[in-house]
Amino acid sequence: MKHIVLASLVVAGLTACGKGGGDDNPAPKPTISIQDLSMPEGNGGTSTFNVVIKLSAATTQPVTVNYSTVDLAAKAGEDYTAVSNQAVTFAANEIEKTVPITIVADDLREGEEDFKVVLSSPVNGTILKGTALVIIRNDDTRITFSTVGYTAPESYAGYNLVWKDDFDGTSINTGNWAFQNGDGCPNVCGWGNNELEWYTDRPANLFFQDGYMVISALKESYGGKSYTSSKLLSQGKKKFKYGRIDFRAKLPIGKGIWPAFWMLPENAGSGWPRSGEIDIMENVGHEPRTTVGTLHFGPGPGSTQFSKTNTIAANLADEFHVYSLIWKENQIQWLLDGLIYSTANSSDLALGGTEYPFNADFFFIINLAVGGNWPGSPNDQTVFPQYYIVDYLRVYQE
Ligand SMILES: [Ca+2]
Ligand SMILES: [Ca+2]
Ligand SMILES: [Ca+2]
Repeated sequence: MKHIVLASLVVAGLTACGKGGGDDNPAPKPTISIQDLSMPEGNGGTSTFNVVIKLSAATTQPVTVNYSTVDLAAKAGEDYTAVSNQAVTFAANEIEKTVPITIVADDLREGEEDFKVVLSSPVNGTILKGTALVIIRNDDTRITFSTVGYTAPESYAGYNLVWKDDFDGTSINTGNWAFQNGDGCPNVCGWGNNELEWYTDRPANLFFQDGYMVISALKESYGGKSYTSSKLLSQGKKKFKYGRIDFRAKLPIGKGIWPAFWMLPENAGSGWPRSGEIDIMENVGHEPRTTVGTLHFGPGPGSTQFSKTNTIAANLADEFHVYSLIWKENQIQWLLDGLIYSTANSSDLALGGTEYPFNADFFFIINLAVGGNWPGSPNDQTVFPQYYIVDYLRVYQE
């Protein structure tokens, strides 16, 4: 045993000697790695993110490498200052450098945004981890938006205001609303429409600002989905049969974006669609000027529909609008900014032998969906976050 070990030492020594050719043993080239970074954006104009680049070992020779930024969700010029092929040099015995990236540090709420820093052209080293993911985390709560748009009258002749929510608090009024979180699984995954969002009750997805409720659709991985948003129900809390309903809101916009304000029956005993669904306002992002008002009913399994659209000259997302229903026994009318654009009488509906379901108590749903069978998926032009901004909901009855 001993003898064999000695022999191998001799061989190793000879080999090293031959390889060195009489020079000092040169140290192997160190590897170069750039580290990922996730930091709050900062406030007050600009901030600096120091990205760390490390060598695996100290050397006697300077090591140089170039670094460049590459946009992901964060865009150079808007969210940070681009760097292109900037050199950084490690002096002898230096193993760590930080390279500063200038970040635009505003006071406005944004989604999490990211970019890459990529290494290239190493001298006296080899790249081991050549790409850093840098995440600019949101640290702001406010958004900016114009409050311009149609404002409905406060009162109507022959009607009394019986209920309203002005959304002027700092959280939902739990006497009126509850969140419905998740993706509908296991019962109705994707909410029956192959929708792509996961609903949450986090302030990131629903928040209040200056008398408005804002539902924010974000592009982020959550619950196995790629988008998040929020959905509110008044089920078991506020239900109505008949009256005038005014809902003032500013819609989001973009392919795959699907804001809705709608109603389902408090007593759904006969099941969907027999028990009915009243869609007061729906809009899909690829038809940004069109309001859709729909009734779902019939024997099923799919719904029979009564649906009409109203298309205006400008994008609905440009201003606040008031989406209304005038709902009477055996008749429902849809209005945009005080003008009737659709009337459904019970005698107009192809009920297929089922009972007219709309002379009954219904509750409200406010939600912002992303993707699904109707709007399709968001595309590269769809901007996130998208904001569905609600001013008020009022119910008047005779
Ligand atoms: Ca900030
Ligand atoms: Ca910000
Ligand atoms: Ca309000």
